[in-house]
Amino acid sequence: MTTFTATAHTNIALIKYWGKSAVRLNLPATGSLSLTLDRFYTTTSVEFIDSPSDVFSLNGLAGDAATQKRVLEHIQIFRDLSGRTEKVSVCSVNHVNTNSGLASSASGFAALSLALTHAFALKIDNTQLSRLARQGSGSAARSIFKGLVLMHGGPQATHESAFAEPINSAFNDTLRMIVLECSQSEKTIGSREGMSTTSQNSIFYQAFLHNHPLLLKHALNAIIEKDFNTLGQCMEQSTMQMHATMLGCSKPFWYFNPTTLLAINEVRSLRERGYQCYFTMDAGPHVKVLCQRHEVSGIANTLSEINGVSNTTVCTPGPGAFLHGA
Ligand code: 2P0
Repeated sequence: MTTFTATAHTNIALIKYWGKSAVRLNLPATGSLSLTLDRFYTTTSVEFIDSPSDVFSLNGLAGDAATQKRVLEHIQIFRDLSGRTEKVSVCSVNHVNTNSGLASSASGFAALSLALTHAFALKIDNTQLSRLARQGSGSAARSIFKGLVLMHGGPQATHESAFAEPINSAFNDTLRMIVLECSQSEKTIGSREGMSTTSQNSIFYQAFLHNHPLLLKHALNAIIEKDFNTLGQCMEQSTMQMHATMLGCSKPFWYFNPTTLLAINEVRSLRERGYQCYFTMDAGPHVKVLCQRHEVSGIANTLSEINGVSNTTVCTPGPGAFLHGA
């Protein structure tokens, strides 16, 4: 029995995707900019089985019904494209905290998409692979590629136009991201639910959408200019604008906890002491700190001392998704 195994790494958005312009094709309402990380990843194996239905396990367990449904629908996309009918067994292992805001759906759907592409013998390039990964999870489109990645999106996005592409930059060698785990419990509001609620009823959401293209443009320009501080400032603005949309809902919600705020303050205090470092948060309480290779040790040592930070992981830009044994 042939097994098709793929690994994809998580990515963290410097400029955030938050909200969809179309739910059915999972089209992002904004473009985004991310960094793929070397330390967190998902490995997924696909093999054909003689069974009336597909089978999926995550970390050896069946998982919740919503995840099962999402994965089985994703498998069907690839089967339909191939014109084949066989069922598959999918075993996925996350080397990242599932549902904790450390972007496991990004690595998960990217690894799944690559393994399915090879299992169903689809002849597609990485651009098309990123479009298909996006249908599983918006952030997964970015995890197809290494290092800095640009994802196209916006109010007019279509299936064709909403794909990711790698950015060639010297920053792919010098950037570092320090991941501070600020909680060990699972998040209460998933990002899909969070972005749906926000886009439907936050009084700040239109302002977020309006400002976003300019922020993305400035960040991309900072990469071209090798201007780390401007890139970091754009990153902080993007995360704070995204989190502000949640406070503008009729039933406000937030992902921060007290440790999140301690970490933000410590990053700002490090900056006052001359270090170049900037924070970002996603749909969870963890804080990710962008800095450069030459300062990473001093910054990580200080941040690891924060009360409530249970784990500090120093990441370098990680590889794109790959097939094992290829
Ligand atoms: C991002 N996030 O750009 C943003 C910032 C979280 C906060 O993309 O519904 O799991 O599967 O497309 O990709 C997380 O949302 O959402 C995410 P779906 P996804 O990284």
